[in-house]
Formats: sequence, C-alpha cells, structure tokens
Amino acid sequence: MSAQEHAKPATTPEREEFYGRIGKKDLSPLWENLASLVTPQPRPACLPALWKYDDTREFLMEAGSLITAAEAERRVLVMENPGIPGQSQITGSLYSGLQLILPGEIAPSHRHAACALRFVLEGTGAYTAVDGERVSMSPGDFVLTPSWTYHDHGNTGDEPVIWLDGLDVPIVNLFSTSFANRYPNETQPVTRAEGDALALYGTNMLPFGYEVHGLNSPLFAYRYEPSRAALAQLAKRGDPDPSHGFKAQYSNPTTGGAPMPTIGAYLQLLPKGFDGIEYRSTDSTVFVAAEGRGYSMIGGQRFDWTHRDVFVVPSWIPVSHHTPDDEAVLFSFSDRPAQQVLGLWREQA
Ligand code: 1HN
Repeated sequence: MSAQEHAKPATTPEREEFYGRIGKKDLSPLWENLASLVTPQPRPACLPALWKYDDTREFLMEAGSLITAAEAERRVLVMENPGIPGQSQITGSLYSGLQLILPGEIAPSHRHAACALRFVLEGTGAYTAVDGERVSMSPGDFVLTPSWTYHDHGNTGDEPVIWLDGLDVPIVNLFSTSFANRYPNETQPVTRAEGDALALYGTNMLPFGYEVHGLNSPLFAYRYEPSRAALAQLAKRGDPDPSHGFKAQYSNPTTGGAPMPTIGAYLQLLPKGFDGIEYRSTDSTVFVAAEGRGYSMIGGQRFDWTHRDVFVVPSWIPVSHHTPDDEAVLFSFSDRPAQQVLGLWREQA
C-alpha cells in the first residue's frame, strides 16, 4: 500500500459487533471498504489474455456440427476474460466473441439496446442486413449494427464465414437498460440496394440538408481495402508514432466522431522492424491481428500473435507492440468514446 492510500482502520470487537448489527439493516461502514472503492489508479479485474485463432476456430467448427445458427440464434464462442470468467466479458465493459455462419444458414433478425461491431476474419459470401440494406462481408471489413436496429446475417456463399463480434452489452447492463426483441420474420425485408449507405455517406458528400440524428454512423460498413490504403498513405508521409505505428480511427462521416457512442475502433500498421515504446490508457482494448505477426508486451508479459489472433490489454496496463520479422496490421476496439464523453479517459505515453 502506498502512502497516498487510505489505510483500513483496525478491527475491534466493538466495531465488529456494530458492523454486524447495522448489516442487518442493509448498512455498512464506508471506512472498511474505502480503499478498494476509491483506488489511486485503475485496478482492472480483467487480465491480459490471448486467444489463438487456430485453436478457437477448431472449437467453432465443432460447434458448427453441434448446433445450427437458427437454433443458437447466434453461433458464437464467447471470449471470457480469465480474470472475470463466466460473465461473457472480455473486458470490464465489453463483450467479444467469434461467430460462425455456415453456407446456407441464416442468423435470424433481432434488435437490442447494445451496439455491435463485426470485424471479418475468414471467408466470403456472408452478409449482414441493417436497416433494410444487406452488406456483403469480406475479410478485414468492419461492420456496425447500431443500437436498436434490426439485424440478421446470412451466408449465401459456399464457405464458412467467421468474424469477431464486439458489443457494449456490459455497459448496457451496468445501467440496466437492456431491451431486445425478435423481428416477426426470419429476415428483415430488403428495402435498399447494397451500396446505398456507402454512396450516400461514404464519399465525402451528404444528402443536401442532412441533419445528424442519433449517435451512430449511418455508414455501417467500412471496407478493408480503403482503410488499409489510408494506413499505407500515412506510412508514406512520415515516421510512425513511437507507440502506435501508423494508426487511424474509424469515424462517423457526419460528425467526425466515433462510429458508435460507446465503442471506438482503430486500425494500425506496424512496419517490419517496429519496436514500439510503452503506452497506457484507461480504455481496456481488444486487438486482433488483421495481417502479419509480431508480439506485444502487456504489463511485462509477452504475447506472441499471428494473423487473426485476439488479445486484450486491460485498463492502465502498459503495452508495447513489436514486429521484428513481418509488417503487421492490428484492428482494435475499446470503450474510449464512452469514457471521453464522461470525462474519465486518460492516457500516458
Ligand atoms: C448479437 O446480437 C450478435 O447479432 C452477436 O450477431 C453476438 C452477443 C451478445 C448479445 C447479442 C449478432 C451477441 C449478440
């Protein structure tokens, strides 16, 4: 315990007896718990962790023969942070899992208060329908399903499709604000042609007189190729950031802000030979390797990762990234926008 921390007062028989009596009236002494309630620094319960794609994929394919997408509603293997097992949380505020949809399957339409993102890891031929538009999904694409929008997934191709899901379910449940319902039919009607949102919002134009409404980006698919090209362009312009390499944030084209109110998403290029310096921030962050391989030091522990491996960096734990042998690209997401709007976010390079 540091000098700044509040020392827990001594226990005496009189005090113990008092605590027992007030406990029966649903009261407790703050001085017994103050030090763990108000900590001088974040003390995340979640731990640094890594999930190897090859291992998880094998279990996911096994799940594919045990249950259909229709019966499961969503066939997902949840990544349980080992520091907080059994809570469907990868960090203290976010949920993440790997979802499999097999050829011919439909994951039925539903909506919920939680916002979701997908980052496609394997396969082509699947789509997500959001707001009456079906968007096809290819590896590296980043797809949103904003809060309270009906969404269903389908696979009309001939190979399994796997993506990383990220949701703010723990935040929604912290506030006890969960609502959800199924669409009356398996799929929502298609009312807009594919490419509609991209043409309207993704070309540096907005429909004339457009007024921002809601907190989510109306552009709900961000293709890998142009995102990757933006990183390559950043790399041509100068030196990498010493901690982040060449890093960009996905933005809502109508506001310039985060694509969703609770979750920010990022893409970074780590050039071959990058030897990053430590960085920490209060937003526990989920990373997945979109390309290449390397390793990250998280709180002094080394995590070697390769294409499609997922790892998590808890709040305020220093992280550095290293790519001695190969250029790599990392996709990541965190609750940074929520922390920023609440005035809680901090970082330290
Ligand atoms: C959900 O709706 C999806 O729509 C995936 O694909 C994962 C995890 C928790 C709650 C809802 C999806 C989910 C989820």
